[in-house]
Amino acid sequence: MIKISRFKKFLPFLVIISMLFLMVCPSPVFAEGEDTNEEPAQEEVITEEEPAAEEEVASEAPAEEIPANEVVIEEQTVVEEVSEAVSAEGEALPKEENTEVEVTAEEDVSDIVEALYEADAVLIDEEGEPIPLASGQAKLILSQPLPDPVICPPGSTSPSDPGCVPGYTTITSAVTAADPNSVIFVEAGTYIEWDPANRVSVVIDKPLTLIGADKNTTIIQGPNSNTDYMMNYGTLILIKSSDVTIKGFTFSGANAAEDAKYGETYYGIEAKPTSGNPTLNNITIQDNIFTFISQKGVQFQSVEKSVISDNEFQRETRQVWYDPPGVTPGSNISVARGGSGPGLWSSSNVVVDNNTMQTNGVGIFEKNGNSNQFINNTIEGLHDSDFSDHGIHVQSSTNTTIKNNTIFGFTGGLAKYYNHGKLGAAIVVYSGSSALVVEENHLYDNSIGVIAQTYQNLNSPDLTLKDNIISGNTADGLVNVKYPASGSWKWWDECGNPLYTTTTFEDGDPTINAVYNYWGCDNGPGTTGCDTITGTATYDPWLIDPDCDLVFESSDGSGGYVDNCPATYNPDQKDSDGDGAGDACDPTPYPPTPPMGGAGAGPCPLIPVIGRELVELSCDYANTLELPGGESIIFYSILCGYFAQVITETEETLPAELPDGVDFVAGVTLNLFLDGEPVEGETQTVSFAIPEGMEGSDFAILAWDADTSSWVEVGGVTVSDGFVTVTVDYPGTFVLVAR
Ligand SMILES: [Ca+2]
Ligand SMILES: [Ca+2]
Ligand SMILES: [Ca+2]
Repeated sequence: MIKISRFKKFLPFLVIISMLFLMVCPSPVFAEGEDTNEEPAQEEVITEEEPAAEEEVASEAPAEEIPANEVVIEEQTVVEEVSEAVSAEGEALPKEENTEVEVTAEEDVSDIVEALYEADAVLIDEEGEPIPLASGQAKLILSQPLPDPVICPPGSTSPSDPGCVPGYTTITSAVTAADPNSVIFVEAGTYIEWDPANRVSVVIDKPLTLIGADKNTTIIQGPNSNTDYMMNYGTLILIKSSDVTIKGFTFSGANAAEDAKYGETYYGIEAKPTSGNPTLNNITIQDNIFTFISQKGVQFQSVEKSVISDNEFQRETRQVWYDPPGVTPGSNISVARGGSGPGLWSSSNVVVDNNTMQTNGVGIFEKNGNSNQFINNTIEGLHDSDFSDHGIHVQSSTNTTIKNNTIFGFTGGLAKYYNHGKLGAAIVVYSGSSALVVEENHLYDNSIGVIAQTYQNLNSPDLTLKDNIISGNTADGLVNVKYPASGSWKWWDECGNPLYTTTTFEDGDPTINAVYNYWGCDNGPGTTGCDTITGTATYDPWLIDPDCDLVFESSDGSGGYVDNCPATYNPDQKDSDGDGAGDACDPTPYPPTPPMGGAGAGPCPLIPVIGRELVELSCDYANTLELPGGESIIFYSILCGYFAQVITETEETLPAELPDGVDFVAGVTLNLFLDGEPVEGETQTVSFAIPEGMEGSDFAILAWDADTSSWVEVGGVTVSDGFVTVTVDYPGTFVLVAR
């Protein structure tokens, strides 16, 4: 028992330690059958390292620094030993032993060393040279803190938070020991905790949060398939409680390195209630990777109010045992497998958000669901393969929202190997479903975009399609059909021709509401370049896009769809003056001359200036320059390439004394430059804020005429809204005076 536990403990530890060692000495890796009689090396150097520094190095060392094949060798070598040992023993360690962290390093190491000797294994460095097990170097490696799960109090955000307890050898032992609502931080490593009797790795039966250190290197892995043929009916994490969060792991249903004959684990995460707990809720599955999973990355049964978000469901190509019709029975062939995303059974109010799936099966599966939302997901099929099914499957469910997903590459559709034919579709909705909304999705490069199917005496699915882009789907964009009278599920003949086009439709079938979708061309479904519709559907008006900027208009001019430049490619729809005509086609794209009224009323953007600095004027907008005292210069045209300088004047800084009979109130000087040269002749408005207490005074604005060296009163001054304003077509010095 002890040997096994230390071995298990050692397992995740090796990967980390090898990373650590890269920083201080050649990386150790495992190899079998080598002699270990060399002398200790580098003992002094290594043992001088401070523990704190070592830990820091270990946690920061990126996995990429270890050549992938070396990591694989370590894992595989040890995994096989552990799997056999666990299968033979088949029980978890007593809790006390797992939590006992005061065991001395020497005792710990001697157990491990003994186990390694028995396993005929040896540590080697990255040069392939053995590290003697009896050496100080080996002891140091083997006595490092173990990368094990750490149990922390509820609400903890780090494994180093106060109250955290390290030292658990496995995730299972940590889950067993943890109080409800604890947070378990799991350090990087590969955790193989397969219980062959129950075909599960980890069971969570209380509210808990599990957080992996790094989703790429914190791996919960199924057994070596050759050691347990029934693994493909198993689950890596089984959730039997509400209020569970799982973040930051890779769920690998099999060892990625082995040439597996039997496939992968069935589910990555499975949540299902127990008899005394008929529904589960508040389960969050976030930011994980699922790979080598044969059925569903995440399987929910009777789960409510939960979230599956930001996960990657990966497909892989590998050797599997396979015997479909048409293939020699019992063939061991190379196929793409896995990648199926969430499966929801009798679940409600589950949000599946922002996941990516590359699948050879079904991306998202829903049956007997209520008010589930599938949003912002990217789901890719296998393209030209026989094995793609469909992106989203909805069956006997109500109030499903399918929104803003991108679904492509489901072009199975060849019946060759299947009695029932094969279907490649982005979205499949079966009869018995109601109140489905499918909107703002992009469905392309599939056999069928959306297929609604009716059979037996059930009603057609009741769904609304709106604002979708459905284009480039080879058979149909939308299909609404009844099953053939034979009841066959076969929709394709063996040449891949659709059979459903000859189906007799049932009178009174609900018509699918499919107005305001884009079908790939401007002339509507069925015309050249557009996807087709088979069966009953209302699709007029549709959306059009003559300028191909993917900003749409309604084909009948209604419906609130407006490309603000319908004939000009302008995907950004920029409209500087907000008049509804985009800049790309607006003859006067910038704001019109505002009513006189001084600062704040001018065109934007308003540029605050402190005075004297050179300000480059915008090439996109007219500008207003405003001084701290409220004086401003408003330009009404775009002065691209111009620089402006505004200077606050006082009575003392004026070029000459003011005429008799007027009192100085405020003054500014405007200089304009183009290519470094002063320019004149541009139109601008000079605006002065009226100082407090001077409202109602008799104001005038004087301009300095350099030619005659005299002050000239400027005509056309307006006084309004607290500003005195005048428009001129020359720069220079302007003074607000009161008479
Ligand atoms: Ca357009
Ligand atoms: Ca446009
Ligand atoms: Ca405009």
